[in-house]
Amino acid sequence: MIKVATIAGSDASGGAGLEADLKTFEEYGVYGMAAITLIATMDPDNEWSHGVYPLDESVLRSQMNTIFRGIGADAAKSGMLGTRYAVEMTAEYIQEFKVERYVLDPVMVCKGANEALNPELNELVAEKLLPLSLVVTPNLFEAGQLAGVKTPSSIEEMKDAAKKIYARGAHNVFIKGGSKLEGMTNALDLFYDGTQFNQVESALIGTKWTHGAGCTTAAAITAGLALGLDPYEAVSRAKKFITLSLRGSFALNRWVGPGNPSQWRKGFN
Ligand code: PXL
Repeated sequence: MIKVATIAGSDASGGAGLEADLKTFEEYGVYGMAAITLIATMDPDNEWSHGVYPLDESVLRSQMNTIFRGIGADAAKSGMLGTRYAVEMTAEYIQEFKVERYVLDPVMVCKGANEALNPELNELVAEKLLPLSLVVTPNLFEAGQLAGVKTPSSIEEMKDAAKKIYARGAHNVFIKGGSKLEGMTNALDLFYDGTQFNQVESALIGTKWTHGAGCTTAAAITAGLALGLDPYEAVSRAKKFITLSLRGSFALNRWVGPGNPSQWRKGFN
C-alpha cells in the first residue's frame, strides 16, 4: 500500500485542512495518515469567525513519531502549521526521514478569515521548508510573500514570482492563479520546474463554494507523486481533480461550502 502523510490543521467543518487531505487521498487510492498541528473552528454565532487552537509541541512530536518513525511515508504534505515549532518540526522530520516527495502548501490565508494567518511565520516557512519541497503550491498572495514581491496580477508577474521562489530552493513551483488573475476567462495556474513554464488551464467553475480548494489541490499532487507521477504529471492530474471537485461544490450553510472530491470517482469530465 502506498502511504501518504499530511501535517496540517483540522478544519472542524470538514471542507479544508486534513479532512480535505484525507478525502483526497482516499479518492487516489492511497493510505492517508495525519499529524494535527492545530484545530480550526468556526463560530456560527459570530459570522463564522475562525478560532485556531494549536496542539502542544509534545503532542505534535508524538504524532510525527507515530507516522515517520513508526510507519514511514512515501510522500508527505504540509498545510496550516500555525506555530514556529510546527514549521521547525516539519523540516526536521522531512529531512531526518528523507521524504523526497514533500509538497509544501504555504497556507497564509484562509478563505472566510479576513486577515493573514501568522505573518511572522512566512519567512521561517520560506527559509526552512522551501528548500525541502519537491512542489510548492502558493496562491497569488502566498506567491508574492514567498518571492518578496507584490501579489502577482498577471502571467508575467506570476512567472517572475515563480523564478524567485525557485531561486529560494523549491524544486518545482505551482502558482494557483485560478479565477483571481485580471482579465481571465479561464482558471489559469502556472507550473515552473526551473527551466520551463507550463500554463495549466481549465474552464472557470462559477461557484463561490471553494472552501478547501487549495488543500485539496496540494493533497492531490502529493498522492500523485506518491503513486510515481512526475511533478508536472501530478500537478496536471490534480488540476483535473480539483476542477471536477469544484463542479460538485455545494453550500454547507450561508457562510461556507466545499468542493466534492468524490466527483472524481464518478469519472465524468
Ligand atoms: O483553506 C485553508 C485552510 C487550511 N487548513 C485549515 C483550515 C483552512 C481554512 O479554513 O481551516 C485547518
